[in-house]
Amino acid sequence: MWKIIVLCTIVGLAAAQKATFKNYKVFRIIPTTEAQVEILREFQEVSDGFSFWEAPSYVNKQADLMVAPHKLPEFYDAMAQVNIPYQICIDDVQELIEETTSLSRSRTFDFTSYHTLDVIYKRLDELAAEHPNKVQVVVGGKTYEGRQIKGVKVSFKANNPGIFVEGGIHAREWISPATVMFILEQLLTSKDADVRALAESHDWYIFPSFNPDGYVYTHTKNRLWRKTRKPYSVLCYGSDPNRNWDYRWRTGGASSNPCDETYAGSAPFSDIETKSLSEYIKSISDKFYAYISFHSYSQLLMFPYGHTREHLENHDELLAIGSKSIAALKKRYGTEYVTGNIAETIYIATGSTVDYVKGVLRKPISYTYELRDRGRYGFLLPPDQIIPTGEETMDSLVALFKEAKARGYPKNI
Ligand code: 0X9
Ligand code: ZN
Repeated sequence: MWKIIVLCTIVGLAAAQKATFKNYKVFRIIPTTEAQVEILREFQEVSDGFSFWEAPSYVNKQADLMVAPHKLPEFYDAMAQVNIPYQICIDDVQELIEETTSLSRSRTFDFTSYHTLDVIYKRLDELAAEHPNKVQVVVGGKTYEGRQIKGVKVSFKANNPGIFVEGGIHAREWISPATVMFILEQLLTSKDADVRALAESHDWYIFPSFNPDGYVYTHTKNRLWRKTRKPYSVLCYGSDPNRNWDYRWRTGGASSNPCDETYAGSAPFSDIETKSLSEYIKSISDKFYAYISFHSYSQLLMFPYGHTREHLENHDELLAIGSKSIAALKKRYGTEYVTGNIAETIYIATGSTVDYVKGVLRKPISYTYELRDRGRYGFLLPPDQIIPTGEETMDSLVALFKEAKARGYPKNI
């Protein structure tokens, strides 16, 4: 009998444990032919031990692949067989996880470490208490595990045109909520004249975490979790909430397999997060003209659409605005971005928030940032890069909205 009890205790402990990535490696692979791109796509079909951090897309575009230690021999063999150039980016993922999260346990909010959902939410409450006439806490939606999707509305003057800011839809992209919080603080406290003008001439709807269950899970169980946490099959949890929105749903670059990282869900808005958020966003749709979503990583500034490489609606203007914005971003620390249509710049993907906001709600200014870096650290960006990332992103937003204004926005598309 005691043996069974001991065994059960051990099993129980194992269940409570965190995923570890000891000796997992991340490789950067650059396919030089269409055939090589196809071979890389084959790795996507193998769920055991291979996981793309950046999916393969086109010839000469990098793909970043994480490989588990037991799959390394197979990986090296395959690369040698097909002669694809690659290099190693991260030698031991677990070591880097430990380095970049060691400081993130503090209970008070700052920009020198990454914080838990509770600490971020507490900071939103504090900011509302500190600026009672300007900041109001709003609940934009709810999660499968019963959490609130909390944000703030910031307003310096009634009836300003609005800007919606979304962070953290992908759980592991920790620099996204951190940058959104940085922007929020700048809007409230910066003394820079350009930032003040931008802040005070708009109403802001700011949500640092669109995927709270996933974010909590990255802190407690698996640092590299991307999706939501709703069970879709016995073994596989979560849809990709940036594939679950009801605009050209699952028409490309999205999976119908619940075990995949880009699983689109069982139907448009099959996740309570996207469903409830879409209802909230619709309810304030006449109050904003611009929507900005923050992801990581790759250093890209993209605009709709994700389903086609065609240049639709105000493509040329968005490209011109994007170019000014990334030029301003580069000035402070030399960080280089690329701008362009989503499908051309990264890959075909459908069911994202920015496509929905443009395609269904017809908002003319809709951008996705892929923040730092280009792959040295990827999702595990060291916390000492939070402030510089925030600063350069703020610079780019100032330039973006200056150029939009010069071009007559807000206006309809
Ligand atoms: O695949 C995504 O959702 C984004 N890249 S990430 O590495 N952060 O996952 C790109 C989103 C691009 N936007 C659209 N597809 N609309
Ligand atoms: Zn993302």
